[in-house]
This record gives sequence, structure tokens and C-alpha cells, in this order.
Amino acid sequence: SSDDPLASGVRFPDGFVWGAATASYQIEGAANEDGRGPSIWDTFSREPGRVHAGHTGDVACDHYHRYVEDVALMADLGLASYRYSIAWPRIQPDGTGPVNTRGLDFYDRLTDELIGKGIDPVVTLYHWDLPQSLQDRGGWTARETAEAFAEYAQIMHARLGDRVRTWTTLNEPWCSAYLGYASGVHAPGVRDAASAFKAVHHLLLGHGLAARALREAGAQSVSITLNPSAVFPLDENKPGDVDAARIVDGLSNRIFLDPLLRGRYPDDMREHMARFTDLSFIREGDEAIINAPIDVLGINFYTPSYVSAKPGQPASPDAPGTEGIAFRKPVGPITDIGWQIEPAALTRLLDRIHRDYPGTPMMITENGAAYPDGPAEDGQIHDTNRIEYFDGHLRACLDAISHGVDLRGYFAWSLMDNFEWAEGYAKRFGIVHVDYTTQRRVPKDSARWYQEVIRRNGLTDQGRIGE
Ligand code: PNW
Repeated sequence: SSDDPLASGVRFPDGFVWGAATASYQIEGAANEDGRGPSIWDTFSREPGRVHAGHTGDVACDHYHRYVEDVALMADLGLASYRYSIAWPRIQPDGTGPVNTRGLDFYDRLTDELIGKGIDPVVTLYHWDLPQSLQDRGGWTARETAEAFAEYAQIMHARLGDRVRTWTTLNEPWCSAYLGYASGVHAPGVRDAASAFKAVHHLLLGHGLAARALREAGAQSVSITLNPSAVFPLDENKPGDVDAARIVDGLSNRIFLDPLLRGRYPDDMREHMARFTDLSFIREGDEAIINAPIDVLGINFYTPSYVSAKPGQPASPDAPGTEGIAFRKPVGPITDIGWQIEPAALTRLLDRIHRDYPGTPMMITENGAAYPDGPAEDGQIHDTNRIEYFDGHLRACLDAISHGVDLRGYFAWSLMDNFEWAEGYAKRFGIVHVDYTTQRRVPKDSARWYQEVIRRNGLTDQGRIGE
């Protein structure tokens, strides 16, 4: 309203999309129900020592059975949009071949429930739960997985395409490739640089083939979500540090963004990969497939990186070939997962993508913070720290928008506490608290704050730091 005390600078553009995000393996549970096949995360989480305290996604938030309650919660918070992922092994238990109708039925019910409450569904096809049988045939090191992914994308579009407008192929291929195949801290737990680069390529190829299939099937909006690294030289005046940042930027960002948006791997990254493997897996024509037009680029952002040249430094396990490059330990405020909080780095990242890949509409598809929240004496969760984190990053988004960045929306990670991969249930990212004994959901203060931000399409004074 016109007497709203908000200054214009804290308002978002009209039509800005407000949402929250989750992922199938992190919330659904029901791992052995209705014909779901095993995924690489079922296998990995059962291997001793892989996941904190031996946690698995077997039950998680039991969202598979509680989706009606969860969608009601989303509606109560005023979410315009909900970003969720499909568990491929519910749809094709063996990764290829027969389709499991009961798996499709679940996403059908969930999607209808969302639409019935006026919430726009944003579907991610792959948020890391690869069918185990595809892994047994090489996983993302195999070209066949990329081809299978496109077929699965078609199956999903045939079922949900009449109601789902926004389709995201992959979530964070950086994590799938490097955490899955280089450092091995994520499923499938492989430690081999050559495999990691094959995975980078086949993930991108899978994206391109699926994007084409989705487009041909009539999808309105096709996207991919990356977690580009906001990487900076520790000392901008030291050529060694600048070069270190170029290499890390290449491995984390350009190796994905260039083929996606320019149709070509960067020359320096081709040379970098060639130190570990011959590049015959990159076939003539692949880059053109990867370069399929996208309507929006999803950005997940949590924390920046600062790098410097340091002779003798061993390579970072998730960045093959980074011998002699040191990653600075986080300084200043950090979250419970140890990630440095620096909202201005998000502005710089968005500005940079806008500059180097002009004309790319973007959405923040994940942003959020882990804190060890528990209910206070009043039963409520007073997560002021998370409100401050969101507030700072939303102001960073506004700064980027004021610089001309075409930022279309923001999804909080996460709607609710969930299975945080290698950290199990020990790290809580939700704006809704989950008691894993009772499965009770309690919106945290941050959820109520976010509800107000959505209502105003702008920020409140609450959450501002140091005023
Ligand atoms: C992303 N890292 O994961 C995922 O998309 C979410 O599923 C996840 O819950 C969220 O961010 C919070 O972690 C990441 O080690 C996991 O660099 C690990 C890393 C990065 C992203």
C-alpha cells in the first residue's frame, strides 16, 4: 500500500518469484515403497563411514506420506513457487526400461496438491539420486547415462508437462562430478580425476539431450541449476593468486558455463582435463547439444572462496590439478556447516555472470544457512542468525538487480530441515523445524519473517545487521 513505510530500495521487481526448495532424497523417505528402486545414495549412506552417524534417507522427513501437510504449510507461508526434485529410481527403478506407475502417481498427486493451493511447481529432474543400476554400468562416467537421462526427462514431461511450466534438468553438476567422483565425499564415492571429468561432460551432455527433449515436448521454461563458485584471488595484486583464481574459476564455473552458454569448453580447461585423461569422450557435436537454449539459469549460492598461490600445497580433493593453490580457511562469521558468510560475494558473482554471459536470466534456486536450531522454552525456534543470513543475501540480490542483472526469483534452501548429504541430519537448513522423532513441523522465526518478505515483495527492517 502507498503508506507502507518501506523505502523503494528494499522492494523487489514486480513478478519476482518467491519460493523454497527441497530435494527428493533429502525429504521423502519411503525408500522402499511403491516400487522405488535403489539409488546411489541408498548404497552410499549404507557404507560405514560415508555419512555422519550412519544416517540414511530411509525415513528422512517422511514427506512421501506427509506431502499434503507440507503443501499446506507452504501455502500458509505464502510461497508462490516450490522447487522439488523427482527421484529417478521411483520412475525407472532400473534407470532405463520399465516405468513404475506408482512412482509417477506420487509426483502427480504432489503436483496437483501444489496447483490446488496456487503454488507454481518448479521441477528438478536430477538432484543426485541416480538409479543404482545405472551406476553399476558406470554412472556419469558412461555416455549411456546421459542418454538414459533424456529418456527419463521425456517420461516425466509426458506425465507432468500439462501442469509443470518450469523444468530444471540438473542440480549442481559440480557436486555430482567432483564430490561424487573426485573427492568421493558424495555418492558414488569415487576418487579418480579422469572419472570426474568424464562425469562433468556426461552430466552436461545429459542436460543438453534432456533440454532438447523437453523443448520438443513443449516445455515452457527449461533450465539448469549450477552452484557457481564466487572465487577471488586472495591478493588481487599478486599474479600468482590471480592465476590460481582463474584455474579454480575454470574448474568450477567456466567448464560448465562456457559449453552451456557459448557452446565451447574453454581452451585452458581442455588442456587441464587432458592432463588426466584423453578427451575422446567429448565427441564432435556434443558441445552444440550442451549449448541447447535455456530460459533461465539457476544459481545456488552459499559462500565465497579465496585462493592464493602456495608452492607445495597439495591439490584440493574436489579440484583435480590444483596443486600449488591454497583455499583460505573461512574468516569472519560462519554458519554451522563452517561456511563463511559474505553476501557481497553473491552480488559480485551475479554481476560477473551478467557481464561474461550477457542476456542470461537468472534465479537464485538455493540460498540459506545451517544453524543448530532447537525449540526454546516457548517451543518456538528463534533463528535470528538465519534471518540475518537471508536478509543480507536478499540485499545482495537487490544490489545485483540495481546493476542490471536479470534476476527473476529466489528460493530459500530449505523449506524444512532434512538429510544434509554427508552431514546426515546433523545440519539444519530449514525455515521449518523438523523433529525427527515425531515428524512434527514447526515454522521457525525465519519462516514467519520470510512470509512477511513475500507478502511485501520486499524486506523489512528486521534482520538488518548492525542498525
Ligand atoms: C547443495 N560442498 O549441496 C545442494 O543442492 C543441497 O541439496 C544441499 O542441501 C545444500 O546445497 C546445502 O549444502 C551442496 O561441499 C553440498 O561444497 C555440499 C557442497 C556444496 C553444495
